[in-house]
Amino acid sequence: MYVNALGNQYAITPVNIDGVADDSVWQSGYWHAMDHHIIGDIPTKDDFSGRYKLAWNEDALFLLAEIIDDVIYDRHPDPLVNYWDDDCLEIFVDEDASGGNHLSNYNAFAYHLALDGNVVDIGDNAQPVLLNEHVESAWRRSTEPPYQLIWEAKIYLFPDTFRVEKPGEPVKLSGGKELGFMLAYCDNDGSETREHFMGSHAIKAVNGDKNLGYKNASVFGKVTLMKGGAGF
Ligand SMILES: [Ca+2]
Ligand SMILES: [Ca+2]
Ligand SMILES: [Ca+2]
Ligand SMILES: [Ca+2]
Repeated sequence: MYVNALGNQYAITPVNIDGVADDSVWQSGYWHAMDHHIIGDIPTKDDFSGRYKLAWNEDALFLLAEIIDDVIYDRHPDPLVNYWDDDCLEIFVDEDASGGNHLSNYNAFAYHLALDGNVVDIGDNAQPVLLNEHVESAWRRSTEPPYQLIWEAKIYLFPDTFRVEKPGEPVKLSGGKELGFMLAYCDNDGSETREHFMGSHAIKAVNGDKNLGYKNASVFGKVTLMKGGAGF
């Protein structure tokens, strides 16, 4: 499994989730690519390309994603219907880095972050559920070429004891904690179904299928939360 120990940093000042990357923590740190193919053709750079940074504090994980997508597309107004066929950022997290099946349970999450801010994953009833209280987000599109979307998210890490009817509290984070993490983007520019699905981590195909993150947390990468130290 890919270990990304230096790819995140502690945010001394909380990140302002406004789609503007002027927060102090984003002025340094590592960019990570979203260049691993999962579904569809491999897009050209202007069709889709993306990169991201991670940071954290005691309350949450912070994500800055810089996405280039030539056509922003949101066809399905109902957030629980074919949400993966609209442009969306998919944030995979596994609070205790256990890996394993998470399709119809809360061992891990595959948050589909829609353009309108809705957050959806499959719940323990095997149906899509809205989990908007798990991720706060905002994006803005640059007015200058290549017109990146700057997408910021604050991701609360819920343990596997989470239930919709009894959510409990997100876990408090500390240095040295290990998480499962992966990021992907569903790109559709007007087709019936999504045209590309590109992610941050290489996934080994099973029977030719690399679209495994929504059900199996063992394909996520691992992130160890770092509090200062070399590389920042
Ligand atoms: Ca900001
Ligand atoms: Ca596109
Ligand atoms: Ca887990
Ligand atoms: Ca698109």
